[in-house]
Amino acid sequence: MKKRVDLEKEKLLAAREAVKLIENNMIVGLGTGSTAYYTILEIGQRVKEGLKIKAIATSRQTEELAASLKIDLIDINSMDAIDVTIDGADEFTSDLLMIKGGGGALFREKIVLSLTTKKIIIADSSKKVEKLGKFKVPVETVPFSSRYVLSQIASIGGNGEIRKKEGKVFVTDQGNCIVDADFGLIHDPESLAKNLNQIEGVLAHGLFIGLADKIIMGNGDDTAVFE
Ligand code: ABF
Repeated sequence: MKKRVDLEKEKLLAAREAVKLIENNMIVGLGTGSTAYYTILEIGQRVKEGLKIKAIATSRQTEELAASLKIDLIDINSMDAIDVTIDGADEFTSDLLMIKGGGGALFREKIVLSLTTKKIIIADSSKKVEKLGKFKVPVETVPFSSRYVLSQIASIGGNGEIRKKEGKVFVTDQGNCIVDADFGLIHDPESLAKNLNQIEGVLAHGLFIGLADKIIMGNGDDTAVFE
């Protein structure tokens, strides 16, 4: 198990690699989480040095950070496509399957990535897995349907729990709650994703399939790329 300081260095290395893909006049999706944080700091520095971009944030937390760095934020409904998005992940495989949403921003992250031409994921080496599932699958649900969604998740083999933070039910930027669902190792992510999509009341789930063009992983003093 690598030391925390080594993983932080890997996050920074991956972030620095990813930011090289951002050019003047691009529309850029800004991710959420501690790895994406390094990207936003780097972009803020480049904006200070004259980079001209417009950005879309994947969470209120990211919005506040970007605004503090004078990064020009625009409304996602004011354009049809995003040039580059750089975001983190909780787990990923070498064939670019991911679990995302540990930070609670999965819905906006999924929409932003779905609108993005070049989808770049950055992560430290602790996120790489052979098979998804050690990390529970976050499932965002409208509060009215949370108990129903829990029962439907149980009916497809998952053990769900409503996410809490500091003893209170965690509330997403959309005002919803999150069920963290343990399905064990996931042998067929595509079919599990389809089953989750069919549950009424599920706004989004954390299985991200076909939503990465390139994953840049910090790897010791270097980086490794999966594409
Ligand atoms: C975000 O990155 C989320 O999807 C995911 O939960 C998070 C990973 O956070 P960190 O980079 O702090 O490990 O995009």
